[in-house]
Amino acid sequence: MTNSSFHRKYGEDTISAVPPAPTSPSLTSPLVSCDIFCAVIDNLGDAGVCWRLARQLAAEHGWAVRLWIDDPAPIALLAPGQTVVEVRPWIGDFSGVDPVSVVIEAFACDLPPCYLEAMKARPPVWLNLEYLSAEDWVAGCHGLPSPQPPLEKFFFFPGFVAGTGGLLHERDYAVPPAPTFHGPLEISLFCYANPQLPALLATWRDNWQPISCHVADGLPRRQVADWLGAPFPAGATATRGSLTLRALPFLSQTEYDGLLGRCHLNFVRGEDSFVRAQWAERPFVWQAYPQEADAHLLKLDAFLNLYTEKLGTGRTAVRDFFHAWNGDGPLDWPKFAALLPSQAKHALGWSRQIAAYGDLATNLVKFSVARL
Ligand code: TRH
Repeated sequence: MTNSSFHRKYGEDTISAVPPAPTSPSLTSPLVSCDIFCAVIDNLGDAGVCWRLARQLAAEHGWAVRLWIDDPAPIALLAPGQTVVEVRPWIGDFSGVDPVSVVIEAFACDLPPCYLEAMKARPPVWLNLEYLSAEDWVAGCHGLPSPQPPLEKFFFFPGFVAGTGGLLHERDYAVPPAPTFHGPLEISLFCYANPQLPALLATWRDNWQPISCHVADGLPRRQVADWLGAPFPAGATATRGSLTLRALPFLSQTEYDGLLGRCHLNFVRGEDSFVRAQWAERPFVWQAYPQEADAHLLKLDAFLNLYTEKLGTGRTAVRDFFHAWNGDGPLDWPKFAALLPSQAKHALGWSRQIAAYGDLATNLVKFSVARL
């Protein structure tokens, strides 16, 4: 999304000048009450991102968080039995629901009209949490106010660079020890429908080195079953030549994070698993959320420009493989696989680089407390 489309998208919001730099807030903020609104569009990322943020605000910053979500089912899958956050079904007209001091509207989901009206009596800090993008206009738009008299909404953009809101990253997240390179190449597979997958599986079947592929529940598992021409239920294992495929059930978010750390290479998608693969400090391949007219390739290139900048000789091969995995060009697995050791080294430096700007939850707390 270019700057102009940013304004097109928010055209109804007039964007005024950059707000004055906030005074340095204290992080030991008084107990802050926060409502996060999440509308599940499709897949798991809306719920996945909102859940991670809600949990961090509650567990690390002591905020009282209510997560209002129109489809609570994914939360029970992502975080079975959790009690840290009050998850409330987003139903009804919200009359009688008192607004709180910080309201987070995830991915421009539009707040319930009755709730928005009630906000006017005691204007909260109102943030619009945006989708993650590496595009260069994001830093210039992060934190901008959008007056909605008598209220004011602020755009909060996650990002990989200074001047953005940073990335979700738990304080207690510990990078797992790198897996040894003895035995099979361990690969996790989490993707959208991908026409390149059958050819990749065939290449892995004929690979010189054994490959153990952990196939995520849902679309990945269904595509592998089609390739096998046989049922592939959770828990099943199937071997074809050098390739052993292992069908996973849906894992909790924490278990999924653990899987990424146990593998030598992770195929991830969308937003949250994409970020988690970077914290896992392993080589990864990202399938961007498919968009009309290949707009996702813009986001892909914006990320690759940042990510491959210090990758040295392997830069072109890695870019080409990411593009091919996103439907743009032929997959060259041998060339990409030969670069895994140098990508593994690069992944360490990259995670430190993107951690340098603070984590998203802490940056959001600072931004909000300075405006409470
Ligand atoms: O599921 P996604 O494709 O979600 C997408 C993206 O977020 C996209 O940006 C957004 O526009 C669209 O939703 C509406 O991919 P993502 O973002 O990786 O979210 C998946 C979540 O599911 C993530 O938190 C990891 C989690 N997960 C598990 O907890 N267990 C599992 O077994 C798997 C496979 C994923």
